[in-house]
Amino acid sequence: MTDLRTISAAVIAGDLEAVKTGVQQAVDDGDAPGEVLDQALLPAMDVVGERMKSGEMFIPEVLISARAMQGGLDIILPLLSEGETRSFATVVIGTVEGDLHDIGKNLVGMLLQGAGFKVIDMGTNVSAEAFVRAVKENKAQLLGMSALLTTTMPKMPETIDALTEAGLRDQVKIMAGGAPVSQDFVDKIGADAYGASAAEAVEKAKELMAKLMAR
Ligand code: B1M
Repeated sequence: MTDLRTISAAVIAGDLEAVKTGVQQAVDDGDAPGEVLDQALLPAMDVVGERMKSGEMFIPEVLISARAMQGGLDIILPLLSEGETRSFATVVIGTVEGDLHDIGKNLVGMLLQGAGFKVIDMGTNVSAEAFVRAVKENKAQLLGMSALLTTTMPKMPETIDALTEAGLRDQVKIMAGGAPVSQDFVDKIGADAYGASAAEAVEKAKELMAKLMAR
């Protein structure tokens, strides 16, 4: 069995090759992909965040860790997606305007895809207008917005307002997430669901779609 702590340490050190080798080894040894994600990759990024906050790590180092994390995710995520082919609904997902963080959003998108949703990933720095256009063009039943900065959270209610103005609010359920987002915030802005984690996002997305279909 691979020691998952060595993978975490490699993410924190920004050692892409060691992360890829460690993750592949863990999978080959029979570790469940979800465990590698939850016990090695995700906790490592928490450490990176704490070190960034305390000034122990600077942006270039954080970026290198993020790249190493992505290398691990590239191996893990397709494995998490295996076995599901049903298409529930179309979801447009993106990180809001002004925000370039995409690791969590990518994770949510991949898990939704794995759960059978058709995922239209708009990337990062997505304006309210671009979200509205994508929802309309793809006839999406679900919109997922991610924000990692307190300064970009207000783009979420702006997008909801833009959907309302475009006459689309009744046709689409809205889910929001990202580290600074909370259930309280989601209730205040009138979104339909909050996902605290990627796994919870999938559960909530399924619940929302079940409600939509029951109408
Ligand atoms: Co940034 N950054 N960053 N950063 N960065 C944070 C978010 C921060 C908390 C670090 C800190 O100070 N401790 C802080 C924000 C403070 C605040 O707003 N209160 C911060 C800052 C300040 C900044 C800059 C402003 C720094 C600067 O330039 N001075 C700058 C802003 C750039 C911009 O966006 N305009 C910046 C830049 C960067 C990098 C580019 C270097 C890099 C991003 C690389 C990338 O994403 N490609 C980066 C990183 C990596 C982080 C930390 C360390 C890690 C974020 C991450 O990927 N976490 C972060 C500290 C932290 O969060 N611990 C930090 C792992 C990811 C899996 O978690 O995204 O929360 P998360 O997603 C989770 C859940 O939240 C949920 O599911 C995911 C999996 O469970 N989820 C959803 C996410 N989206 C969802 C959507 C849903 C449902 C659930 O529904 C649709």
